[in-house]
This record gives sequence, structure tokens and C-alpha cells, in this order.
Amino acid sequence: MDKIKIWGAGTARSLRPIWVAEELGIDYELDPIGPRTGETKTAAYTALNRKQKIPFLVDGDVHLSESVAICRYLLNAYPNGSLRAPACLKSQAKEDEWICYIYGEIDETSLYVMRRHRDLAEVYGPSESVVASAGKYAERHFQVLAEYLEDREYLMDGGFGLPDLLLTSCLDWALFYGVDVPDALQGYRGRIAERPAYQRAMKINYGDMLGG
Ligand SMILES: N[C@@H](CCC(=O)N[C@@H](CS)C(=O)NCC(=O)O)C(=O)O
Repeated sequence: MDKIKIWGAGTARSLRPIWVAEELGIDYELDPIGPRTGETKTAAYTALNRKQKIPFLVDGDVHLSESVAICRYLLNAYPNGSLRAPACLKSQAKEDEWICYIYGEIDETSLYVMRRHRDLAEVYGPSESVVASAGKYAERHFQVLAEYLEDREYLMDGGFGLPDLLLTSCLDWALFYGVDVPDALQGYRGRIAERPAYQRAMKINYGDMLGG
């Protein structure tokens, strides 16, 4: 069977599947295409992913877009114990609750809105007030997460898992955007950033952008 192939590098969303693949020790091939480079708009890529977005994954006959869905698939298909795998319905539901919350409120509603109206202002229109209020909205939800994580190592009992990986990718993104991140979350992020798989994934995903 062909190697697993992942498309996409250079963004918080593309980091996630690369990081999961590194955690799981998967032998994969990466095509590090970037957004806004024209590479997602070629006929060949559009035939693979009609949404013309990264990340994207092909594993045999499994074709998947959506960073969180790709991460979940890789973990379910190739578990190795380094990422928490929910053992029962209730545990899966609580994990999904965190994932939907972080993806919906922090990634899409806050950080990507900031990206649209600042970095991508020529496409979506500039708006300082929208960027400021999206940043404040992220800060409000970071408080919720900080309170919850005050006396916990990870979001779920049983170790580092997908909700932590997703949150860490959002915390990096938020810090890069100058959003106020509470100390409790900065400490949590710092502990997770020591993971060798995170460090490998950051180098693979951002390459020269990290100065390395
Ligand atoms: N919900 C998607 C978002 C994917 C997405 O918007 N990717 C951006 C880069 S972070 C992209 O490919 N943008 C190119 C474009 O919109 O043309 C996910 O989590 O994978």
C-alpha cells in the first residue's frame, strides 16, 4: 500500500496532522503546499480536495479534509499509546465537547476571524474593530480554559490527547497574534511544547519561518 500522504504546511491547521503523525510514529509523505500560494488551486489539487484548502490526507481509499477529522482518523487508525485514545462513549463525548469548543470558539470564531480581517484584509476587507473584538472573545474563552486547567495537567484524565494538541496549536497562534494568554495556559503550553513530537512537527510545518 502507498505511504500515507499529507498536504499542507505553514499554518496552525496544517501543524495538527503533522504533529499527530509525529506522535504516532507514522511513516508519511508530506507535500508542504501553502495557502494563498496558488498551490491549493491547481487542477490536480482541486480534483483531490474541492475545498482547495489545507490540510488534506490520503490513506489508501480514505480521503480527508478538516484538520481535526484528519487527526481523529490517524489516532483511531494508528494508536500507539502516545496520545490518549478515549476508551468509552462518555469519555469520547467529553473529549469531543472540548474539541468542538476549542475549534468553534477559539480557532474559527476568534483566530481565523482575526486572520481574515488583518492578514487577509485584501480578500475579506480590513477591520480593526472586528480584529480587536475577536481577540477579546478569545481572551474570554482562554479564561474558561485557564480556570479548568489550573489544577490539571491536561484537559482530560488519562494524559495528553487531541483536545490538548488542538488547544496548544491555538495558543501558539494566539500568542503570535498578541492575544492575552493567562499564565496558567502559558505554563500548560510550555509543558506540552517540550514534547519531542511537537518540536519535530513545528520544524517540519514552519521550517524557515521559525528561523531554523
Ligand atoms: N476547517 C479547516 C480549515 C482549513 C483552512 O481554512 N485552511 C486554510 C489555511 S489555514 C487554507 O487552506 N486556506 C486557503 C484558502 O482559503 O484559499 C481545517 O481545520 O482544516
